[in-house]
Amino acid sequence: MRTQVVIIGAGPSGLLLSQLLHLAGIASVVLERRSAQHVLSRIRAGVLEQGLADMLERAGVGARMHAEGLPHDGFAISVGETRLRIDLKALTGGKSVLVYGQTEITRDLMEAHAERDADVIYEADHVTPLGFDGDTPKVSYMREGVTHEINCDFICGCDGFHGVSRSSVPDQAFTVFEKVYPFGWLGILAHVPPVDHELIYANHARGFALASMRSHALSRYYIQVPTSTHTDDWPDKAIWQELKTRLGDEAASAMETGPSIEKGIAPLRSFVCEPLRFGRLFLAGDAGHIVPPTGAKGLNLAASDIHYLSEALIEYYGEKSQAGLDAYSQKALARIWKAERFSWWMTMLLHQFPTLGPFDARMQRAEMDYLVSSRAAQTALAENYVGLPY
Ligand code: FAS
Ligand code: PHB
Repeated sequence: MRTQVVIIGAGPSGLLLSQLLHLAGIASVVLERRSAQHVLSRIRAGVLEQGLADMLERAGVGARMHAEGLPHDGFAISVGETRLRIDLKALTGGKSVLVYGQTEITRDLMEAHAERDADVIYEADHVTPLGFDGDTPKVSYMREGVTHEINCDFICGCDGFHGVSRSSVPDQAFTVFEKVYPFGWLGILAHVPPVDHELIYANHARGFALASMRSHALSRYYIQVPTSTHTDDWPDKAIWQELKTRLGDEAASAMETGPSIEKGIAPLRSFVCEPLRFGRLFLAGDAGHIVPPTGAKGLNLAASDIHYLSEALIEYYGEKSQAGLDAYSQKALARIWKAERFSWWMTMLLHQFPTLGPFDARMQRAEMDYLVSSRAAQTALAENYVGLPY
């Protein structure tokens, strides 16, 4: 079998890239290790930058996002007893974010692929990128006991942090930068109305909490937990009580509780792989970088990678120019590092660090006091939250 681009991974990165290439007349095959149902069962991001919303529109999958997505002009942030609303619209000259779950984005992209009978192969085992250091790359995979090989021009590793693409590159060919945080996020989804019309990020003495949502009837909440925590340690009743404590009296009195329909723990890390290109293999999305979800940047960074990579491939096939492909890694990393900084800064501000001393606690306090007192500081936060330019 032969195609122009093999994409490894059918998460948002891989499916969005495949869709944009298709619209430009470029053929691709997507190889996904899990079933479509499993991919949809993972509850992840919830906040879209305008750049991602625009890309989904361009990809022809924006209709439900516009119909069901919730525009948010601001959010609340609290440290201890001090609470501040970040007025995104006023601070960024009219920009905002859209609340629309990653699961729904993936569902919309899957439907668009199914409608055109696209080459997305689910439950592909032992996917292996080969020959990408030369001019004749190929990818082998096994399905239902039969081994297949796909010859191609390029391989795009959109297979996430634990994927095969980055691990297929010799260690000496790349450098990783990593910071693992001493806690995780326990997240729940519940069919209850959100506690507020906007998100609330709280740094309470007992730990971080986030009140988010997926719709006016579906809420998404998180609490900071030690890395050793298991979901069994946190029955629903205990989670709701902890959320009421950490989010404060006003939220506690308004909070509607109910059974969780999903409960999971995500570790928090900052991670960057440099470079993102290895011959004819390109890394995009979580395959190349990870941010702590505090800044709502993970999915949005994947989007800007896909913007740069799709434009570069379209230029290559349309104009026979390598310029975009040669510039991809440096261009993507420039925006990645700025989002890494913002996500790290939000994480350091909003979490309890038992291992850090009283001076660091005072730094959090001073950071919050500066935010409250400075429009410039609030503007800096707001312009990063709505998304820096591509
Ligand atoms: P993904 O990991 O989504 O997709 C990669 C795909 O590749 C998967 O479907 C996987 O099955 C497949 N794959 C892996 N190995 C393969 C192989 N060998 N062969 C074939 N396929 C393979 N971001 C936020 O902004 N907010 C959040 O709240 C948030 N919460 C998160 C919680 C968790 C537990 C995780 C892991 C991430 C979270 N993120 C969050 C970040 C998340 O949204 C990612 O940024 C987003 O999923 C990135 O999309 P992809 O790059 O497509 O990677
Ligand atoms: C979510 O709704 O899942 C969400 C929102 C904002 C974040 C992280 C996660 O910063």
